[in-house]
Amino acid sequence: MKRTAASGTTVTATPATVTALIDEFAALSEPRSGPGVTRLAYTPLERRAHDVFTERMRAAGLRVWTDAAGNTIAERQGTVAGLPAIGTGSHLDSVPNAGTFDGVAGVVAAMEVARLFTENAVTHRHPLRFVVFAAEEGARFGQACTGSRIAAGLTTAADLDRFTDAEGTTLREAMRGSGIDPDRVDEATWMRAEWAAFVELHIEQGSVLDSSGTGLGVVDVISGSTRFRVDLHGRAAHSGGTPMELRIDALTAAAEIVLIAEELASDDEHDGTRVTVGRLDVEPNSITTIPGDCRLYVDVRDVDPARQRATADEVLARARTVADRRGVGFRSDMLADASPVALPQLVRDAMAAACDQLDRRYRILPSGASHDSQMISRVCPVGMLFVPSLNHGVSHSPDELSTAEDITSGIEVLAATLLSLDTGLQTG
Ligand code: HGY
Ligand code: MN
Ligand code: MN
Repeated sequence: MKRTAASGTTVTATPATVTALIDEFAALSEPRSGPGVTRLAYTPLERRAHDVFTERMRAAGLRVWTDAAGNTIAERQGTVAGLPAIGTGSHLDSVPNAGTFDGVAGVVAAMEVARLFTENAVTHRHPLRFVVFAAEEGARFGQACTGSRIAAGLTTAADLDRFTDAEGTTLREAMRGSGIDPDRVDEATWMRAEWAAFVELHIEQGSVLDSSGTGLGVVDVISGSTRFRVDLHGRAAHSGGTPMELRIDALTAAAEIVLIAEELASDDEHDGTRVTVGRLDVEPNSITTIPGDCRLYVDVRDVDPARQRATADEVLARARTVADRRGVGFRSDMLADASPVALPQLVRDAMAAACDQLDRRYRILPSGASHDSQMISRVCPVGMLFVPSLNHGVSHSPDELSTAEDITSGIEVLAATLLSLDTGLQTG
């Protein structure tokens, strides 16, 4: 442990410990689910990952509880009674066939800060809370950040039947199936008075840091996302007996819509907009039948809220035009909508001070991905600290790669940031 003039204590993390924890979480993947890690939202496997966190935090002497949303929180007491908490953490659920770092890096960072503070008897005025949010990924139910949305009061018990997965399981049923009581979910709302700030360490999931040789990123804005589903109803028919001019093919209509969306997001007015159709359901999905029905899942991301919604509206309008011209039935449903969030200077400054204190290079950058901190920004000031994603920034893929050394450096800056906020926040 090194003592520095700037804000007193710094701690030294070790890459080997980081790697061991990341590998321990990576082993918790659905059997026979293919490459990478599959640990979906509100599954027993996600709960087992939370159990690993709980066991380690209890071993470090922290009080640990799981709230009615399935978020797990460990608390380390501060020296001044009655102060609101400073938090850090991320998520442990994944998309299907994910890498091993998305969310896990931030949870491992929180665990290491808690362990190092305990081992080095580091004191802080505010209570520190180390958090694992449930169900951050929208892959299963369409809506991202469900655990942190519940904490922020953005999702309530009334919403739990609105979302279903590909098998028709509702969010409510999945919560119950993973041992969470959905009827109590509204008890999990975080009280603003209890929270002073929240900082999340996360992999960049982009290539800015790696391509610029910068080891750390301080996020200035988190992209928003508008997600919706489009249902196209044509006519299933024999692929051999039906002449081309007599077809009402739902899949060729979908294909035209996907390319229109790509073209729209790629023009000069949309620099910063990203539109993806990442999931396409085809019925009856048979080689000798013209597709009668198609369901597209569209994800529109942007750092500009007005452009984000306008782009979503434009994609929907053009999709309806394609459907009408092709005589295909059209229906759309909104799945989820989150605004971009500009992160407060207060927390960014604490991060920058921590980087300077430890003589670490960093750069300011936006986040293309959504994050739990985006939702928690409704409760208290938040910040995000990025570590580089290698392999051209690929994520949501088994090729996702970050180094234990970069994560270790991030942990040390995270620890210094929390202590800087602890001394700098005027909370009493
Ligand atoms: O989809 C996202 O942006 C995040 O990984 N949940
Ligand atoms: Mn994530
Ligand atoms: Mn993700």
